[in-house]
Amino acid sequence: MHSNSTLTEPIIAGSNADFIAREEAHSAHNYHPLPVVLERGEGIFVWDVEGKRYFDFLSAYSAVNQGHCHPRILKAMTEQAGKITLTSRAFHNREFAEFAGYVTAYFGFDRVLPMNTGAEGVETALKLARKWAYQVKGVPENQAKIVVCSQNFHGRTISVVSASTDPDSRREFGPFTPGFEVIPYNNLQALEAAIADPNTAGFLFEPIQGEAGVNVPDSGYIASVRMLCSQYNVLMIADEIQTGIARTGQLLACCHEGVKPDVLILGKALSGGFYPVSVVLSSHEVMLTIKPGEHGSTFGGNPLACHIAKEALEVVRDERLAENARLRGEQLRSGLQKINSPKIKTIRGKGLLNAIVIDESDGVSAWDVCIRMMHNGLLAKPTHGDIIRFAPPLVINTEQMEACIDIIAQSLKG
Ligand code: IF1
Repeated sequence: MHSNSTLTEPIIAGSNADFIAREEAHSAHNYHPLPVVLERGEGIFVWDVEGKRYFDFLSAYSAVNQGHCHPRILKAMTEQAGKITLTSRAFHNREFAEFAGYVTAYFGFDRVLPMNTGAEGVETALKLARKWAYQVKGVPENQAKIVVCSQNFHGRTISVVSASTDPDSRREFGPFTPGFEVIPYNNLQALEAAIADPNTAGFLFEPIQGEAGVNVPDSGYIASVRMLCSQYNVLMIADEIQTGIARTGQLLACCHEGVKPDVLILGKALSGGFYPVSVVLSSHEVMLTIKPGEHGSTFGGNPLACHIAKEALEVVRDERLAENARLRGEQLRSGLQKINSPKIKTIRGKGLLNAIVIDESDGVSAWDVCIRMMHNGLLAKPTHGDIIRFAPPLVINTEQMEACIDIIAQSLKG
């Protein structure tokens, strides 16, 4: 084995550049992060290894809605970690019993199936939809079809990228899982034409497309999706992994149109960023199509995850984070309008899930703007070249948001 001592000795006191060099040398290159190395977080703030403080305008892709290291969730985590962390589902554990009752009542569903990551939650929903199609709807074996939208993002596993239209997500990862049909997003005619096929099991969609650059559908779209899915006996499967848990100014993005999906997938902020926890929520009819031994996960439903997630949901309710997301989102978008910057082509979003499209014609790219914001103490990440997402933790207050709008304005000027 080759060993290079300069690369393996611990970095006692290092700069951002020192840690970046170490990571570059030893990790896979499947990301292109901003050149900042974080070591601490509290609420809406994060600190780098050189002690510089930043406003976090990404929230770990909406996983830390409750703010970094929320004291209540931290306490719940450490208390449970000292009791029991993992039992497997070969035995019952009391935290799962508590959490199952709590999370189903909280979101208004009959039953829950716990997993860990978002992609696993999506995989679970796909498997449930297929089971339901064969057992309940009567689709002939191996004929079940799932309808998805172009520019979707549902995760990184082979089956999930089989439903993707993003070339980067798919290139040289084939062969893919069959059984998906792709239709345009925000297009009800295409949806009706696709799900009229009697072999359709479900329609999997994001109520706002996150990765596509915060693509908000026309008002009425979600309610119409609900109507069409009911009319054609097709499961409406909402991926609210990013939009859920108060991010868009309501508990769920579907709540904006008073809609309850048949299958709801949650992840990310379900744990406030402390632990990977995802769930699939559905009815007795759908959930009971999967029998013992047919699906599961070593860590899914573990006592530590369940205890953390219950506290994380209580924080969302107790601190009225949906309402704060709505108000601070309005403040952010109107503040950005007032800047009246020629660099901003578009401002869009709902609650605290927002994006701006940057005019790059002067040679200053969205990436350049993000680097300037970083120097000015605010962290946000460009996506699809010219789009910058603005999604701070939902605990941000009025004065802090005002300060952030100033930083953004400053950074757009140069
Ligand atoms: C990465 C985006 C955000 C998601 C929805 C499922 C998953 C995600 C709607 C999978 C995950 C992440 C993963 C992250 C980038 C990120 C992302 F830019 F790709 F779109 F948030 F905006 N459904 N989204 O947004 O959940 O398995 O990751 O827990 O680095 O890939 P996961």
